[in-house]
Amino acid sequence: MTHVTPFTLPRDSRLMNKDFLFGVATASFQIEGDYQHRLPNIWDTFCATPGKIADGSDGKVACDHINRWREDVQLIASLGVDVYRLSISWGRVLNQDGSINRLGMDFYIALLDALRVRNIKVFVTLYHWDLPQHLEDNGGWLNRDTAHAFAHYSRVVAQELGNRVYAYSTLNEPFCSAYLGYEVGVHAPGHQSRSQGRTAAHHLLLAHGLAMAELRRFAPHAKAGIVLNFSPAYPHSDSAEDAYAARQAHEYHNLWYLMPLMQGRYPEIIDRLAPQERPEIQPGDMDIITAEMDYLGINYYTRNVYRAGGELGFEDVRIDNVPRTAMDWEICPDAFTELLKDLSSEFALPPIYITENGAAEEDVMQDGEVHDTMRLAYLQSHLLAVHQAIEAGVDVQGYFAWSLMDNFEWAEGYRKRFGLVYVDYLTQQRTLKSSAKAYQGLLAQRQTLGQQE
Ligand code: IFM
Repeated sequence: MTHVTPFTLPRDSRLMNKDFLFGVATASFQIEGDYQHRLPNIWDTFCATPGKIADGSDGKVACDHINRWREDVQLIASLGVDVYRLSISWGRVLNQDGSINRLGMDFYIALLDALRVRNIKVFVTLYHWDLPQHLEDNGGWLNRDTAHAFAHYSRVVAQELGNRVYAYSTLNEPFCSAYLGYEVGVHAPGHQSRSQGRTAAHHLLLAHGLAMAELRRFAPHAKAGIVLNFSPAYPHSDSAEDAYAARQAHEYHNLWYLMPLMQGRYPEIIDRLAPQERPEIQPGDMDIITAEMDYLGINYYTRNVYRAGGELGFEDVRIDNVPRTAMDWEICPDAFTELLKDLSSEFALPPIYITENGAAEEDVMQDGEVHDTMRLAYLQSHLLAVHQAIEAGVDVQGYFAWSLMDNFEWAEGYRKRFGLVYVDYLTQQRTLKSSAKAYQGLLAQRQTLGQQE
């Protein structure tokens, strides 16, 4: 058996403190399967559209988590994590008329109870992209009513799950839902229009704000916040033009979501859009959107590089000779530290949880083992990046690896593996990769340190 060196952090790092939360994350559509017992959603439709998913796959079985959740809870517990971050499938817990689907709701209740028995805190994401298809048929996120439907769904979940949830996230990565789903169309529902992308983003943010009010009322003891993804924007050259382009890209892709939440306004790049491309902001919307949050979830994977050009003043540059993951994303842990420092100095942020961070690798199973050297190095360097941000004064309170196990990677299908745990999709057998063992080792060390104190 290959010996795996645990991830290491300085002994006195805040990450080694027992109140820093380590976790693993997943999302409903990516792992659950069992599509027969829930409403069809936009990803079912997208997967059924030829050419949309790289390997032609879908989420009908995925990791068969609905049937294997007991085994998966044991797997999570075996890692020694404090937190499991999961998402709820809207169309599994609610019927089309808004009433409760008991079977689906009871599944999550049993799952949360099993996690509680093992002392694992649960971060529940309410929306990780699986919008029920009947809502999309009514306009989806282009229709303001969807924000109200989301508030109703959030209320029912909060009422049903009660104190089992440690923290709720309203949305996961609204950038992906809005931009990838409605503006460039590489994600469900596959629309391609700038004005639709911006409108969807506004309604998602509104949905977040409306849901925050429901969570405060019906889950007053749980933390409540949102999860945003950030790909920091870097200039391609030292020129003032490229520096400006990078700022524009940052505003368009990152701050478009954070600024309304924190400051009640869209960034200045909104002025570059034609009037018909701008979202309709109704009186009172920003008051709803700026609802105070207990935390901000930050997902970080990579940075992007831009130069001046393009319709909005910036265009992507693919730089050569840099290390990349199997997603072709540049590996850049320094940009992670910088991002955390920059956001914390520009905004009055609530405490931060790193709700996702991880890497896709071409994993190979050999003699029953998966020695994922690139992922090991990636996670080690990114854990240190978080440590450095904390040393610089950023208030980070947790780190959750993406993902617990290999799963359906959206438009990439099952070919891109992000798991700490390898999934054999033919047998559904789960195998700890070296990265899972290194994470386990780190968490065991932290436990020992805690006992010595
Ligand atoms: O798999 C996704 C996840 O659903 C959302 N954040 C990024 C991950 C990797 O692409």
